[in-house]
Amino acid sequence: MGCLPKKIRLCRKKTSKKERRVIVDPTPVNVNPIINVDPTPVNVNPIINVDPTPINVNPIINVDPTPINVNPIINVDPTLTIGPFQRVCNSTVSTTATFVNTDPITIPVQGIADPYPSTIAVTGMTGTIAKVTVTLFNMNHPNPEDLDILLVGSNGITNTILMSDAGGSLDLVNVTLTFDDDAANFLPQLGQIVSGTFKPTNYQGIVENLPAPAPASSVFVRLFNFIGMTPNGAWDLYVFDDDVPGSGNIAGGWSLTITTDNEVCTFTPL
Ligand SMILES: [Ca+2]
Ligand SMILES: [Ca+2]
Repeated sequence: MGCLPKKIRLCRKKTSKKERRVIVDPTPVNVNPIINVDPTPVNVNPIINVDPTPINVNPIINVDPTPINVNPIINVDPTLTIGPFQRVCNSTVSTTATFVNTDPITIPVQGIADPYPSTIAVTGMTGTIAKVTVTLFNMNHPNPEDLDILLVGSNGITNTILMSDAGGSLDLVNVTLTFDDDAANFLPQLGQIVSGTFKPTNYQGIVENLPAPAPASSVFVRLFNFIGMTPNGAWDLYVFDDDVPGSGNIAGGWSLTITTDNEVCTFTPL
């Protein structure tokens, strides 16, 4: 120190001046302030969570292996005329065929025959029925008036009586009968039946129904009943003896002759 009081003042002044000059704010000035750094690491290269499921950038398109016919083939029936046409049918062609069952039919003293019915299968015919005739071969019976005989068509319903209560009690021996609507005569009611061609004949006086499974008999005793039907299928012959005594047979079985009509048509495109 070493200053006089005067000097002290001076000294003080100097000191004061100096002090004023050097007064320093004791508050530290943090010229290098601490920057509080978040210790949590900042991921400057963040991990991107990638879905491990592969993404198919070129997805597979499921293609139906069934070939698609871009130029489809159309099956064309050359017999068909496509489009409007005029159908003209101005004639028919007839076809006739005969079908036979040669198995004998046995007739008891009274009751249904064996077999009952006897059957013929008609196959392969076209068109519709224009005419039917039936032949019974080698008939034997002492009392033909006992006989009731029914023919049933392939639909199992349409039918006609062929003969019923004809011929009295005059013995049939190896008689062959053909039934045809176009025949000249009926069978005799009481006279001797001989081989030949006759119209279907019923002298019962009422509708003659036979035991089941025969269908109910038509009131019309004629083969015309079958006209217009389709011939193919099973035709049945039911034979029944309606009274005692006398038994017999149809030894040679029977046949069915069918004529069908087939339209002949022309088709003209309009
Ligand atoms: Ca009868
Ligand atoms: Ca009899």
